[in-house]
Amino acid sequence: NQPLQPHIALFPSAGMGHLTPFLRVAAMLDAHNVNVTLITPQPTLSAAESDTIDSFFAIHPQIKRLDFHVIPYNPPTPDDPFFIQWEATNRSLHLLPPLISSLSPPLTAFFSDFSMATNMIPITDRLGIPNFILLTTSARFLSVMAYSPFLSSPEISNTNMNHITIPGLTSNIPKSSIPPPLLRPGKSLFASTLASNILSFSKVKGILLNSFEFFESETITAFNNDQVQQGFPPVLPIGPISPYGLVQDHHPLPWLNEQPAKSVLYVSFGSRTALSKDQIKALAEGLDRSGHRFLWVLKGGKVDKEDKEELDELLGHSFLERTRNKGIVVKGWVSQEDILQHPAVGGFVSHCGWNSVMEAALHGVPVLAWPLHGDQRINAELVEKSGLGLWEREWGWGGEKLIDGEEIAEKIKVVMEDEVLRGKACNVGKEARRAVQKDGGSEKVLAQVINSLKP
Ligand code: BUP
Repeated sequence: NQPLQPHIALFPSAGMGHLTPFLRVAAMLDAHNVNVTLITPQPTLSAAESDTIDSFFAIHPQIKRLDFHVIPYNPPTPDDPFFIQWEATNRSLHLLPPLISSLSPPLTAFFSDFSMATNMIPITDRLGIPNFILLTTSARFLSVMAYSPFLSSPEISNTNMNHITIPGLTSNIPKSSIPPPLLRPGKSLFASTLASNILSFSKVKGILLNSFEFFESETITAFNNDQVQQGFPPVLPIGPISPYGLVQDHHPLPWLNEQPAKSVLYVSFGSRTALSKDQIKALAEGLDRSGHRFLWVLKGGKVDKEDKEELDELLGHSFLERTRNKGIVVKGWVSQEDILQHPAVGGFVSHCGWNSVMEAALHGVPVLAWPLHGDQRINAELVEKSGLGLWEREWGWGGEKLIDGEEIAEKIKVVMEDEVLRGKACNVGKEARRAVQKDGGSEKVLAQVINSLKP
């Protein structure tokens, strides 16, 4: 007799950085024979999200798809389109109970995005089932989130204090690494979403973390010993959350196949940020000057559907001609997972979105951290501290100042040529893979969570 399996609904928020870990966890649960329903907010903001969702269900027909129609929201003041979509999703949550009421077998748990924690609690309470948050950032940034209600107080925001101290953590958080909207009392949707949800975290059953003990051991322990904040739910490291073998556009791969081992620098600033035009030109010069091969995924706008500029316009024809045999520049979606695990890739210039950091960790690829906003400076610190890569603090938040080509070239050379750095990154990779293999720390945590949810 097979024991009854749980039925878990997963509910991501807008943006590939949020969707990706949910899809991966859905596939992991499915591999553990769990019944999975994936709630897919519609319409998606980016083409990458809708394409990825379609491909995901094509290869996982046993996972149930439940489209959730988001009522459009127009904020009184302009804001980031992805944060507007988070707000719209929250404002539409009254549509969820009727949608899930007829699911069979009945749900035994929800794994939802942190940005809807407060509004999910009454829904899961009414159903009498636990709600877990599947966190899309680092444990260290979670510690900043835990203190976010205090960050805009005059004692912190207006004083010369240059760091904050978080109980249980030996290293302070530099104020310069905290996203500026969290230090300003104001109306940014990012800050208000964090502030309105963090207070509900104490009511969730657990926080599933895309991280692993080796990478963030001190912070995970501090949370679980109730040192960071009394009454915080268990922080459960299940990462690096493994890929699910999605077949995507593989077009840079034939080119990579022809390059020598560890010779190519992969450059990507994630799915939702574009560098300024001047910074794009300076980065192109840096790549050219470094002399290293490169594969650059270039974005010219925040939302892919609106990103219409041609490579020629962004980079100039002469750069593309000059570097024709050295590198390729791609516009559009690539399979980053396939790239990072390709033997030809020897380094990664990354904005340090948390998924990207965990993917680089899993494959032991040295990172040159170039954080742009949000949690990315805190994540960059972890990249540096773990040995996964380098971070040039002086570059500030991306866009704050223009970093010139010469400086960029110098750092690229270090990340591609320093054997000590490569060795350390390789070690991070070994630890990451150990965590997710059978009997590894993260795999055991996931198995325990699943067992605890068996009806
Ligand atoms: Br771009 C790009 N292909 O072309 P992050 C990204 N990705 O597979 P973000 C691709 O999207 P946040 C591409 O591997 C990662 O899993 C990438 O998430 C994948 O950054 C994900 O790294 C991007 O967390 O999100 O999207 O900027 O704002 O949450 O940091």
